[in-house]
Amino acid sequence: MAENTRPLGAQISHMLKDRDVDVIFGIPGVHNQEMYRGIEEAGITHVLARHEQGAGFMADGYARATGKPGVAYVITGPGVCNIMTPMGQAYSDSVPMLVISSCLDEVAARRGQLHQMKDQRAAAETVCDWSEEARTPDAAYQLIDRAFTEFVMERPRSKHIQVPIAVLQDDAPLAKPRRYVSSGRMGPQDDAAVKGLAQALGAAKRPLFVFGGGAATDQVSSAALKVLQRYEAAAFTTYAGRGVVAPDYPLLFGATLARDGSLDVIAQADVVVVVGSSLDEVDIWRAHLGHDCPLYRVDIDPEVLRDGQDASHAIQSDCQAFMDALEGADAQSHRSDWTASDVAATRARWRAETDAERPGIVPICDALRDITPPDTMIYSDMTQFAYVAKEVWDMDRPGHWHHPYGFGTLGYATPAAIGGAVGRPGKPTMVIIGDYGFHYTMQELGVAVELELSLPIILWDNGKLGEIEDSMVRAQIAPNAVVARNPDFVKLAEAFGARAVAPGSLAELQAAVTVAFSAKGPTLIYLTPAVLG
Ligand SMILES: Cc1ncc(C[n+]2csc(CCOP(=O)(O)OP(=O)(O)O)c2C)c(N)n1
Ligand SMILES: [Mg+2]
Repeated sequence: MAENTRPLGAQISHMLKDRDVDVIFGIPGVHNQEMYRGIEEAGITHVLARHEQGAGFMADGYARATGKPGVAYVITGPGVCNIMTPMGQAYSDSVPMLVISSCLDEVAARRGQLHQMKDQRAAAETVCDWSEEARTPDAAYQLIDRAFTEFVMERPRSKHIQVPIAVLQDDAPLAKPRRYVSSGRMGPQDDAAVKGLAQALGAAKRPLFVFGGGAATDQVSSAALKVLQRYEAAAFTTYAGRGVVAPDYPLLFGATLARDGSLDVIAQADVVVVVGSSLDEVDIWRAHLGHDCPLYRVDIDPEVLRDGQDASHAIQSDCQAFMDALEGADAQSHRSDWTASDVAATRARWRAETDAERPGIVPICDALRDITPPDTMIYSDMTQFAYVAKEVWDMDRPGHWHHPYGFGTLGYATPAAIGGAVGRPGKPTMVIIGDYGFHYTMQELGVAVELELSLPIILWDNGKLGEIEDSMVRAQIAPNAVVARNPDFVKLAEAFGARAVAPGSLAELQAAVTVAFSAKGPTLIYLTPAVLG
């Protein structure tokens, strides 16, 4: 065997390590075991999930926490099927995720093989950016490098590579060392557009910015503050853009685009700039943003710039490069007609609306926000608690709240937070999840115990599929199929080896969460509406 020659399955791990991959989430089987030959040797940590859905969400949570691609290894057939839901989530939320699986050597002429699917590659492609089969080592290496290059240079999304079992077993040369990939900070190609916008903002009476998840970095955040202050511009963020503008900025309307009243505010604007948001249904909960003025759209992805929001200016650029250019384009300060008192009054009215729609959650959010350390990363699930929190819980910094926005998958939060905690050792991470959603991935609690992650898991138990019951009532359907018999969640968590506590008051809740952040292992914090007394 020539030096540096190993079975391809092992070489792939070595190649990934060279591309800065430190952790792989996955589950082995006889089909993909060759991929497990080289993981430890390459110096990569493997996290064994309890279900491929968990592995996929962990990879997603890891990617959102670190900005690095999340990588998962799964088997042919059911392994790929089980991870398709997280792939769909990562696709819709622009998360860099690479799933590598085995596949059968021959499908058409041999039926009834273990883990066989009619067309696994095509199935995966329905929920990710692309899904390709590598039939040679060189093809595998090229596809991996293609994925890693696109993660940086394009809007990141999930991708799938499958390799036939026999090809994984065959000896292969070492992959070439990683190539240099520029940062992807592609600036606005024409200065004229930036200068034109600076002029328009300088002349505007009511300039307004909307920041989305594509703008959720510290660098964009600091440029954004200077630009907002210079023009006395008002700002919204999407849910994913929370924290791009810190809550002490007096003209911040918050993550409130879903409020009907936001239409009136946006209609008053005379220049609107949307930075790094696709303004999807899940961002604005209506078809049109509601502007009646020039709309400048800034995004790295031309697909976003082509959509139906009537942008007068479509500017393809990395958000940071654009905001830096805009900051540099003008130095004078301008007065606008927005007033801090109007913004505060509007926000107070919307907060009361949110509270009235799903009562009893706002005070708990406030109590939790008061005691979470500033650097806490929160992962939420599809629960009424999160729907309220997303609107009323202001974030001090960007990229610290993660939710299954686009695909809207129950069971996201627990495994995604595990991935996030693995990616940020020693830093605070917290889960917010509903009683029904918890069932989807509760077995991943075992992973958090095994890894001794100090993870508070706030389990909001309203004893039902609350959001669905409310929706049925609104649609005049007699509520049905909205109550599931719950286990004793405290005992359940303890059976996994986790800590568990059921606080009886807000003060006890605060104390329990504070302890949980430094406890050895996860703590299930069982919360019911009764906590309000
Ligand atoms: C995989 C998946 N299946 C079904 C749904 C539809 N769904 C959204 S919320 C919900 C109920 C969630 O109940 P729970 O977790 O208890 O949260 P609550 O609304 O009660 O706060 C359901 C079934 C979904 N979002 N994802
Ligand atoms: Mg519930």
